[in-house]
Amino acid sequence: MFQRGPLCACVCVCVTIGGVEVENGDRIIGGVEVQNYTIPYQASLQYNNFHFCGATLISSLWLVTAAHCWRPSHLFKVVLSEHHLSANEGVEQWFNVSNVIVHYMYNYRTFDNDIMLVKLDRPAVLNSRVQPVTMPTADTPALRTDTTCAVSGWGLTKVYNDYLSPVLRVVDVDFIPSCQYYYYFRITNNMICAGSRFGGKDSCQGDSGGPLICKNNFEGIVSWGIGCANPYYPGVYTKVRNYLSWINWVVQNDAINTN
Ligand code: 4AZ
Repeated sequence: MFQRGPLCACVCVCVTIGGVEVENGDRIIGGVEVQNYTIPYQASLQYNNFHFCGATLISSLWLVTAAHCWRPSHLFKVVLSEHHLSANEGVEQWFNVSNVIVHYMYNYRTFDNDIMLVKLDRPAVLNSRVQPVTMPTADTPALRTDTTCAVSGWGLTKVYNDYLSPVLRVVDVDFIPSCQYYYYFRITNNMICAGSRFGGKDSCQGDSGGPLICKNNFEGIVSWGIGCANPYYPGVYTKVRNYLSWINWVVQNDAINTN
């Protein structure tokens, strides 16, 4: 979701007056190009060779992405070991999708439970460039205010353009516990926020569905926000920890075929 309502326009003007730059040259908003294949769980979901969402590999057969990235399974492919979207680098693994399972409580109006599982048509070949992510466990300590996380993707590199990044990029963002303060009633218990106190660092359109990694664990799925890289509106992520048992259940009972 990419909201650019009147509210955003107003805040953007204020930020410019305050001298805070939220657009950052030709980088992912505030980030850098990933050294090739060093985020081995990052996937690109592609429709007609066009990247539309990120995803995260959780096993050799399954990925997690955002429910708002949904398309019928026969209409998209999964690419692993991807770096440069338009170049054939010889190491990519391409897959058709055998199953997509949107969370049964996903609410497309509020973006609550914005999570979806994607099953590959065959197991991925795991190697140094393709590895499942580390999931948090019930024992993983709660995220703290000062935790720095990393979010990656091929999403927009500037706030007001419509071009995807040709290469995978990553940016560090801080976990922000007091998110209701920014978004008031719109943040549910299934969402977490991350961003920069000064703005200028964020995920954006096209990064949706991709991973937010904190202390080496998969903690968030790029979900929504008002604009991008605005200090007053941090990025909102699906709280992966809330779905550990749902994910396990689906992976073990994968008889339901939604689309
Ligand atoms: C989007 O439209 C989107 N700044 C993704 C992330 C954020 C905003 C919008 C967070 O997919």
